[in-house]
Amino acid sequence: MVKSTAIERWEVAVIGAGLSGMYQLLKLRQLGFKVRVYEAGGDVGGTWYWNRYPGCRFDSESWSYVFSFSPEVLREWSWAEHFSGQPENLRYCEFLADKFDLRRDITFGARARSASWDDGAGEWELIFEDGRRARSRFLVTAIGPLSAPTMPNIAGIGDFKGEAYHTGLWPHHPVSFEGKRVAVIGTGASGVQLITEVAKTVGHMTVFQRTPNWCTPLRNSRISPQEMESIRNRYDDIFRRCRETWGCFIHTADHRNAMDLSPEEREAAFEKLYNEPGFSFWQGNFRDALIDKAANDEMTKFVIKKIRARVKDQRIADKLIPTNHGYGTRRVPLESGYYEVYNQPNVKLVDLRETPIERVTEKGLKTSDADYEFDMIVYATGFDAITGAFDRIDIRGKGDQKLKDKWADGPHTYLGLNIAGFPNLLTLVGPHNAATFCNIPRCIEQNVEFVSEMLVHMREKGLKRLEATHEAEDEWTAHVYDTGNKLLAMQVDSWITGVNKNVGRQKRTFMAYAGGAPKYRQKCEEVVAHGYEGFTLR
Ligand code: N01
Repeated sequence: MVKSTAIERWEVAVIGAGLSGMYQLLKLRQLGFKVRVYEAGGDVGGTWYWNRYPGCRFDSESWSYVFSFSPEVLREWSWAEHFSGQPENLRYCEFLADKFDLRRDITFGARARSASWDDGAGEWELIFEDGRRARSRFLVTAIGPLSAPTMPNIAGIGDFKGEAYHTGLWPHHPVSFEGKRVAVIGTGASGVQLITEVAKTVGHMTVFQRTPNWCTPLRNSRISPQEMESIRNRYDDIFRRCRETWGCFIHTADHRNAMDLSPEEREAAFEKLYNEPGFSFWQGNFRDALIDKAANDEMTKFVIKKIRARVKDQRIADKLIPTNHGYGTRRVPLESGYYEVYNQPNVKLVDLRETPIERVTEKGLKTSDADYEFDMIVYATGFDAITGAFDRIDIRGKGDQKLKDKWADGPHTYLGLNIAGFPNLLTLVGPHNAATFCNIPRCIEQNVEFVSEMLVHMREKGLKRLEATHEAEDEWTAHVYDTGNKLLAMQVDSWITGVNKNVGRQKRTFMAYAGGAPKYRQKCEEVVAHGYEGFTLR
């Protein structure tokens, strides 16, 4: 239905009511701005609203993921598990929306189609899929780094007559796997979580794997009321520790170099970390483990032994062990019994490097060597990451320049928060921001507070327009590349390096700031201290 074309007017329009949009709304409302949030979904929650697939849960510790801005919320909200599942995570978002009465300033079911800068009026104009229009002086995108799901570019996708779901667009109705023949395509973090859960009830499952990933144990457990009380008393310490680490996770990197230790000492350290929960093994490992090839090789060899010990058939283990990248150089999926799934007689692993999928058929999938029949196909094929959600909105800045064109060879931004040529556009957790590698609510809080303070500063000084200078943008973009170059992860194809063959992006680029959240925060603080250095404010 096309909505009335009467234009809604706001000081600030925010796109997206996930965690970043929700906090941005609350903050700006408290500061007295006339603000409206537009959200494509039917309710708040973003990631936790859309990704309802079985097995979906945090891989950050729940109590380190929680927002820190409200002592009252911290007092009232209790986590039941150390790594909370999607239903509870969505309830947390709903709890925040209820508590702060956020929904009254959110329009749901509003998917932005275009956003154009009107230089004469000094305003953004938003047009939504349903024809609704809005104008605002400032536009804040809170659209998340992983919110544009992509289907595989396989012929015949529409031909399949059975049930078909994408993990990132999971239906709201219950889905049963009992007695069904289920295909899963994709073995990233979503696929690994889903496969492990579906294996518990499925009739028969066939996993189609193109690139294996290195997975290490999540080691989730329940939180008793007493333990929750103790966590509550330690929140200040938890947030302080998170502030000090590279990715704002609770795990502090070992200050030693792996290669300075004897093989026995290294092995003992790896074993200890492997037995700890969450990203301990990845984020708490030796400081050189993700930047020095020799150290990374040692870490990788350790995980290979673990996989081999857990998978009974060594020919299957061979297929599950990555050969084109070292441990931790792609986003690590955390698992709870993933490798053991392949010991089940009703689970088959198809290696697409040996037998690629040729097409989807009415009854299932055809690979180069077989025709498979299924009742259901699950696409765990990921997202057009980081820039994809921007590309899906026709964003035009000064002189009608398309953001998609400007970013054709990779993003160019200032602090991952603004783009030269796109005045008054603020991109929360955007490309080249530290938030991509971050325990995201920690970085969302920093981003939202930076943006809010900047808008207050402008209001107090009677300023109406902000824009990064081309020099500041070039300098920040070069810095993002320099820092990225040091990471082994930047030598590997993954969503982190912007490679997504489903949308035709083959070339690696630097999508995220790899210098770490503390350095990023320091840079932002310096920018403020120097009167918003790098921005032109008028
Ligand atoms: O997506 P992915 P994801 N034919 O891109 C395969 C976060 N997250 O949704 O690697 C066959 O990682 C693709 O194969 P390849 C987390 O940051 C967090 O799993 O391209 N296969 C890959 O195996 C994560 O990293 C949680 O060769 C195709 C898979 O699909 C990010 O979201 C949970 C294909 C996609 O993996 C993305 O994870 C889940 C094709 N045409 C996700 N196209 C938490 O725990 C793609 N694939 C918080």
